[in-house]
Amino acid sequence: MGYPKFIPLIPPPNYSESQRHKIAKEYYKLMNRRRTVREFSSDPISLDIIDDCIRTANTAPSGANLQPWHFCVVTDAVIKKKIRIAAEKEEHKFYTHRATPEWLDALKPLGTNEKKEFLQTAPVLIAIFMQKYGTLPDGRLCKHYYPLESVGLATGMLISAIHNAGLVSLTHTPSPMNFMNKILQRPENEKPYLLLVVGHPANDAIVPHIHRKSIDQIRTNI
Ligand code: IYR
Repeated sequence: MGYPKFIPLIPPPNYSESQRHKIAKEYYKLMNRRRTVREFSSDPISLDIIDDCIRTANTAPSGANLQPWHFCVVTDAVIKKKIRIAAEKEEHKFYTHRATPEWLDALKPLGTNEKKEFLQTAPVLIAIFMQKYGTLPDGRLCKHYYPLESVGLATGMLISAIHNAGLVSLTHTPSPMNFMNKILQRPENEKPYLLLVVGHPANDAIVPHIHRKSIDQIRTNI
């Protein structure tokens, strides 16, 4: 087959300018309600919904379209407990001596600590792995380009999809995270990128009172 091969683009909706304003504003309002949540209810969630959110993540752009990601969806209580024990071990080291005083100061407004109860309470943990390289159908290895950027983009889209579905999430990054390969039996070419904790918020969930930067702080028009 000769490359490149092209097909017609399915065109974006032909909105009027005012519809476009409204749609952009509505999407911003939806996403501005997203909060990182640390208190989860143990109510289960449908894995079909998670699959659709992961399908959304898989639409992210990636280096040479090689889609260098893998999503491990964990619901098993024994595995979740193993992850919690391993994560808390690393977090203990982080909070007692690894983190600089400046880092601990920066985290103060968030009220975080080494206790990671949510890793067992939340119904779903999505362990996101970045594939440093892939394997072709014939077994040959193939280099992945910009895997870190690609998996970051996919993760952002996953977080948005989860929020859009009326669920909450927490981006958790115990460091180092290589225990994830062992517990989840993932291959050597996959580097743990992030652990996304997903579910419904606890009834009495509270979140830190934080502020988002204003548009004038983050954007320059030239
Ligand atoms: N990984 C630790 C510390 C932590 C670091 C950052 I950067 C945060 O935004 C939040 C927490 C923890 O999960 O507690």
